[in-house]
Amino acid sequence: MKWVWLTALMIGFSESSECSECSELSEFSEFSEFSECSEISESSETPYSLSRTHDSLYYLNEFRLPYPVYRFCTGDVNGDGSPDALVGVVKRTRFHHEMGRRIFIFKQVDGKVRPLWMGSKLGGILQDFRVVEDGSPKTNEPHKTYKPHKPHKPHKTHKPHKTHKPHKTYKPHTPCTIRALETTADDRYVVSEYRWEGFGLAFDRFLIKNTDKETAYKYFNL
Ligand SMILES: [Ca+2]
Repeated sequence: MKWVWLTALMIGFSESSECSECSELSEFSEFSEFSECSEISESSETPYSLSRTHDSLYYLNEFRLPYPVYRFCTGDVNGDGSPDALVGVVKRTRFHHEMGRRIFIFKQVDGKVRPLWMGSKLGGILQDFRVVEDGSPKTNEPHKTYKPHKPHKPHKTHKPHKTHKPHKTYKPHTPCTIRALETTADDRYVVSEYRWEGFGLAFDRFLIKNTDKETAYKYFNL
């Protein structure tokens, strides 16, 4: 599978007629296993709340989402210092006619919810995503070859302790990372991360690829 950089693909709400997709959710039996992962709730710390009218109609604040929703979380995706809302919806798109899980990202403009990015597709077949705040260890790539500890070298001449460096100052404009659990056409699992790049999400790195479901979830939940 060719992994490509992504650019923003705006999906017009003229496609809202797809709300009829609700009747086709039974096609998503393969998704049912994720239903327990759905965290659709109000956030008390952000200006966003998601309310459900029925299985295929939700509102992000006042913004109408005529789709099934499988995920809702918040984070500063574009690094502008303001929280954004990430809503996982199930729908077709103009260029991807199969029903599938997508990521919609919203921002606030003058107190109103406005689309920031309405993703059509990431690198693989999206199954789930989560927000990883920047600052999470980049070294969380497990299963590196184990290296035994080197024997301690004897201390050389005593050196006074260095003064502690002050804690790094908080960067309010550090964007979060989006970690995605994806599958490939041959039913292998991939865990990858995406970051905001200009006008959309761009592939950043693989945590693991060509793996089984159980292993993928371990990496996804790191
Ligand atoms: Ca933001």
